[in-house]
Amino acid sequence: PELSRSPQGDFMRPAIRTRKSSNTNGVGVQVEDTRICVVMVGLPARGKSLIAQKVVRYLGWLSISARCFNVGSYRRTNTPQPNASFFDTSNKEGERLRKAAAEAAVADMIVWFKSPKNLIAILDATNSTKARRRWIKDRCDSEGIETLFVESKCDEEDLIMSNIIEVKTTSPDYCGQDPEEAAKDFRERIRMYERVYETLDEDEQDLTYCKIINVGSQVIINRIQDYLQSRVVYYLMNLHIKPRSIWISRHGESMFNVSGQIGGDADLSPRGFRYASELPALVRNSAGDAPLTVWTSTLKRTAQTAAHLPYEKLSWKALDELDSGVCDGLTYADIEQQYPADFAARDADKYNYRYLGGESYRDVVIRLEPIIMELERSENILIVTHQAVLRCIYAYFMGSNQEQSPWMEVPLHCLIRLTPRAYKTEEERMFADVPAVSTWREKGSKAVHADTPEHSRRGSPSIVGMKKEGAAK
Ligand code: ADP
Ligand code: FDP
Ligand code: F6P
Repeated sequence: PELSRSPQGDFMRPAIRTRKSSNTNGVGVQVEDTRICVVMVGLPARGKSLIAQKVVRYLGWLSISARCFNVGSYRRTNTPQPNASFFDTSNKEGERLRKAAAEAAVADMIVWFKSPKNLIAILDATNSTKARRRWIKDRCDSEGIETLFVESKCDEEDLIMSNIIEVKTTSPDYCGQDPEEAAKDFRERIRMYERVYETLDEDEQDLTYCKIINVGSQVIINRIQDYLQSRVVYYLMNLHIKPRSIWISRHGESMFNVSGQIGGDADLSPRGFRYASELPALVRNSAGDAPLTVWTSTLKRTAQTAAHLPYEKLSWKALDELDSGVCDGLTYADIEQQYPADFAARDADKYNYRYLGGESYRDVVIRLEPIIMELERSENILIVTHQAVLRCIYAYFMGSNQEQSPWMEVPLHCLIRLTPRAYKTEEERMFADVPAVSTWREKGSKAVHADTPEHSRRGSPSIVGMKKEGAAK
């Protein structure tokens, strides 16, 4: 087959967004011609910023351009370390400065929306009164921006107190202050807001909203209008905050890995089978007695790797390796020789490059979306999967740059533990004492077809150009 014809076809054509039409965002995700301002609503310490940050990360992973405008950071430019009395509504100067911060955030958001690629903004503030919400809606209406109000309502005192201790006492608002004093002042700040707080109610039936009560034990939705809004709401409905980890591992070394061939459905190599035998102990060392479920792909090498794991197992077609189409079964050297133009095109844009008759990383992300949704709903999960699929899942949790994620080095025989925390995901890597070939190929090079060097296995994670999520505020 003649691969050097544009294998990407229409897929690579950038989506040009003309207003008032339906379109795709270039990733196969159908998006209406809408810009949406997601307006967070809720008293302080109700998880609003955490929710906002997760939505931005999820949409970014789907290549939907989203950004959070946190009014607190605008307010900090005029009042870096206010005490609770600043938030007293009878404090006129406080009121003026808070309104100024909200106006500056909305103004920046409107400028940001001028770029046609930008689709979803999140306005992160308490937005605690009906008057404030009406003002935002009117501003957005006049710019042709839809509004989706998302209220987080929570009256579980213990949870609120632990939120304050977990995230608020380390906020820049209290930098250098005694944590106990900070917690007390923050409690007082919440009291100031409680005096004037108005929950979304029947007076606001004309608004599009989603009200999340006690971390999703109840969700009320009103007037959700289009595909993108319902997608965001569905995502929000799946979130929980129970502590848990996600473990991910590639399958053990396969016979194709040894010969340098890509794709296929080969058996494990003898070293791969050794990894499968050692994996239960590696998992147990990390997870202890915690209950967990194992997810594999439908390919033999992941099932063989998971064979000795003493947990419930589920196999997913969506976890199968990136389909390399006509190149399935070839080595990188074969591809370079037989399809030089494609070899170069993949190097030039690995995320978007689609094998003829196969898939791109972008395609894999789209088919992994139900997996991500299910992961959000679940507790401890161990995923045994493949190099490309693992990179995509990792990119979701770490908020990695999608153009760089296909180049990430993930050695065989390594178990990665990801633990979501407020505002970041912690990562830990554990190696089995079983050598394996390296299947990693650096951009612009031929594959180095040798065992993964010891320093890559033992040293700090060999991630090329990866960035961990920082604290949101
Ligand atoms: P806010 O922005 O509302 O002031 P934060 O996002 O800074 O609050 O609070 C983060 C904390 O809230 C985290 O500890 C997180 O576990 C918790 N949290 C997340 N979602 C919710 C929710 N729906 N209700 C209550 N607390 C939540
Ligand atoms: P944040 O937690 O994001 O820092 O504490 C509440 C707070 O937000 C303040 O920092 C910020 O000034 C305010 O909310 C913004 O909301 P309002 O504009 O509704 O007061
Ligand atoms: O070589 C192992 C493998 O899982 C192949 O089956 C797959 O084509 C490849 O890795 C994906 O990695 P990359 O996108 O770097 O070629």
